[in-house]
Amino acid sequence: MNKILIANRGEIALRIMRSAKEMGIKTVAVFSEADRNSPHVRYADEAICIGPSPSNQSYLVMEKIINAAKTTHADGIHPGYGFLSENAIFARKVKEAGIIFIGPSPESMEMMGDKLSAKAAAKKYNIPLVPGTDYAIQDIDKAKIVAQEVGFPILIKASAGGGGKGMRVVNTIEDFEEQMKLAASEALSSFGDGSVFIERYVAAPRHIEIQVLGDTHGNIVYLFERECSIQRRHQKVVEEAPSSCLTPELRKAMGECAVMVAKACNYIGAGTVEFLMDEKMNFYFLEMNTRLQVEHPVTELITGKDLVKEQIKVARGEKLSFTQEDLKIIGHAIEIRVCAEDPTNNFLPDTGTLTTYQIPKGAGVRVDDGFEEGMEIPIFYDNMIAKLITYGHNREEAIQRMIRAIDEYKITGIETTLPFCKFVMMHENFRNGNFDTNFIKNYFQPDDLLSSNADEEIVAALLGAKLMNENNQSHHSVLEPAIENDSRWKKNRGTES
Ligand code: MV4
Repeated sequence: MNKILIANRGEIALRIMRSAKEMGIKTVAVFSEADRNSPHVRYADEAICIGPSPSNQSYLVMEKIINAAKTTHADGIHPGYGFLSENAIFARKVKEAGIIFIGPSPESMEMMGDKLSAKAAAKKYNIPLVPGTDYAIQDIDKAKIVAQEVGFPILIKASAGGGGKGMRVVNTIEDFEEQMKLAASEALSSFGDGSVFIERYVAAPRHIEIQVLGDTHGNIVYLFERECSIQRRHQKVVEEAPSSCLTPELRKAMGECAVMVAKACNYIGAGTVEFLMDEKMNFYFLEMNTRLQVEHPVTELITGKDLVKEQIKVARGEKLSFTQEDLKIIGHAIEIRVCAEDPTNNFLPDTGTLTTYQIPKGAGVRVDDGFEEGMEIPIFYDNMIAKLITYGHNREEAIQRMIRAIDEYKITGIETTLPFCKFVMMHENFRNGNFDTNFIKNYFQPDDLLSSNADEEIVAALLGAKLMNENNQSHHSVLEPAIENDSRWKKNRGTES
């Protein structure tokens, strides 16, 4: 492979080009009109404009991307994540054009893209599944019987869904019929496929995913887990590796299950097998993502492997250069997603110009970003502007380094999730590893950000006033009740010092 086209933008396009460059491979960027001056365009050896800003007129148009690859004589296409990365039709078209798709086969993508066929494949290999059905359910009366066997609360899921879309929790049999009809019609209108299935609802799970890598010679290895439980409305916020809740035995069992899921669909390249884990540490296969994931850097840092290079090597037909026994976890890595949204205002997406943009530096800090100071954040795409990743000898060092790096990160002009991520890093339950997918819902209120960041001065002023009151020996200060009842004061006690 001499030249690859990156069918993506932003941080991931840059990330992929860097590995290609280190391998002596030329790179081709594609860009929309909004991205004309983006770093990924300048970094590439060649760049081709593929149309107007909306992604359905540029980054999602298969023919434009394949034509750009033909024009530039690229012999491979890397899709990154999002956009066309899990589109089997695209993978097939790329192949038919005589270009290597850097990713799995269209058949693997199809099998794992449908949640029911993914479950059926996993079941054949005796992979643990959440109790429920592994077939589409249509008949309401039959579904009610199954629901009662499985036990309430149950979760209705759309087979064509994923990432939490088209899911409905049902607590009682009385609600079942209505919810099932709604779920099916929603699935049909959103995905063009009304198939739904049911599972027992695991109310407070952890989300743990296993990175796998397969070559074209039948070798598949696992590169351990990523803990992704800290998420908000199915958007991951913090990811780390390894998980603080796995034992070596569980890690091995989950890793081996993940490899079997990959084998079940003849997986080639980098993929991720998602599991839910309940309070009793039972794990269940959920779905497989057939792409390089946003959070792949934490795996790179603890394994010392460059996943993009491995993807390219596998796509060239090379055998994996290491075995399962060669892989070891060294240290601990944490990633936070820096998004252009306002955590004090219901995470409302924010747009504007990066008036100040200074990234943190120093030992154990990695920033994967796609913007520079002075640039405008386009409204057309995902609002993740950067990923901040820290590495340490152990979890505590990685966390302390993350707090230090967040404090060094200077962004003005737009609101970001940085203060929110600091809140997570400082939280007792994050620190002690005692959390599940409900962490943010359970512990976060916008007020929590006011004390640790922008309002430090206000807090200092209030504290000054309080001290003055105390000095005046006024035991009935008007400030006191307000302060004592203010969650901001209690929350951060002990964590700041
Ligand atoms: C579940 C579940 C509880 N019980 N399935 C959400 C995304 C999709 N990948 C599957 N998801 C879930 N499936 C059963 N039977 C809870 C979730 C879930 C979740 C999973 C992983 C990470 C975050 C989540 C947030 C809410 C719900």
